[in-house]
Amino acid sequence: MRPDGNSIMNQQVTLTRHIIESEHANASAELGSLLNDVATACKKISNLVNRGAMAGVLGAAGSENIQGEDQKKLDIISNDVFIDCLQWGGHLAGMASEEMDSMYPIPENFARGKYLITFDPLDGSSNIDVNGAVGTIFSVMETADPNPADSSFLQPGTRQVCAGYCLYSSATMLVLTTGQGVDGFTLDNSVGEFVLTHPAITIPKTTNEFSINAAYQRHWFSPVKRYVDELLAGSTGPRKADFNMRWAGAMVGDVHRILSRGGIFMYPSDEKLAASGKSGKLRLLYEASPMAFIMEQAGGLASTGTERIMDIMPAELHQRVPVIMGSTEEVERVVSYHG
Ligand code: AHM
Ligand code: MG
Repeated sequence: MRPDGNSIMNQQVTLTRHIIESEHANASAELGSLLNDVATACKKISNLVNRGAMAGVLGAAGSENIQGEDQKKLDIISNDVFIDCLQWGGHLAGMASEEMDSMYPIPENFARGKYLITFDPLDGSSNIDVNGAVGTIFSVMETADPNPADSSFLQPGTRQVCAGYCLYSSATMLVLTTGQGVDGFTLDNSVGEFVLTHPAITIPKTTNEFSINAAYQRHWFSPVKRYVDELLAGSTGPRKADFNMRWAGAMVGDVHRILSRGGIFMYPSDEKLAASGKSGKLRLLYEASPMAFIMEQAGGLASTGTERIMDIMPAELHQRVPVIMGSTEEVERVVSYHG
């Protein structure tokens, strides 16, 4: 062992060590411990996703969530994994997720803490049966109420103390922020630890990549249509450059790619969504808001087109919002087209 306490062999910084040592120490011991429980939940979900059919977890559950979406078996199992891993730690007062109609209070037999967590346990779950990328998204905020209700979760994104996502793809990666930048950790399956592999992630300011489901093109409102038309016009159009498009169908995968390579991710509102009374598809409290926190901490922007996502005061637990996030210059351009 060297005098600084580091061995010659082990240069890897684990998530636990990083939380304790780095500026994430801004994260209290309580938050650090909660993050470790989140990491455990993500490892368990990663294992289930990796084993897929062998674990008997693929396919539909035969039920719908409160938003009328078909649930996959793994949606429900992942939700249970999160509750199992987090409810007894003494750090939380309540939990809310995409898969639960209303909030889940911490049972009386467990200690309660000052934090609330919202999560999408398995985002992009329609990718599961085709072995595509999926993820988990989470957001942590505080509450003064030891007996929280749904209304306790209605806080703007600026009140988040931590947000992160776990991407289950060719590698499992946990990316998180506690408001001091963004760090990425890769799961080392040989030892079962998340290891710091992508410290201080920043998003490139400019790019030639965009991500939007073009199947909805005929429904888009004019600012989004104009923006995408200009990208598609390529080097002979107003942007005088060729652009590339990717759509994984899982927000975690698409946003992770944009965060890594730069670009713009959009799930805007459109005429069809508006006609059915929805202002977007993605949910504010456990999809848009945590991803917006990460994006801003990485030097990017996140907007609805007319409003900073982090500033939205939620009106309901499962509220939907339009999402436009990524490299600063691109998001600013789309926002300017919204006038
Ligand atoms: P989910 O949380 O039910 O999986 O839905 C959210 C997902 C996002 O991950 C993704 O960006 C979007 O839905 C894809 O929607 P679409 O199938 O309309 O392209
Ligand atoms: Mg989702």
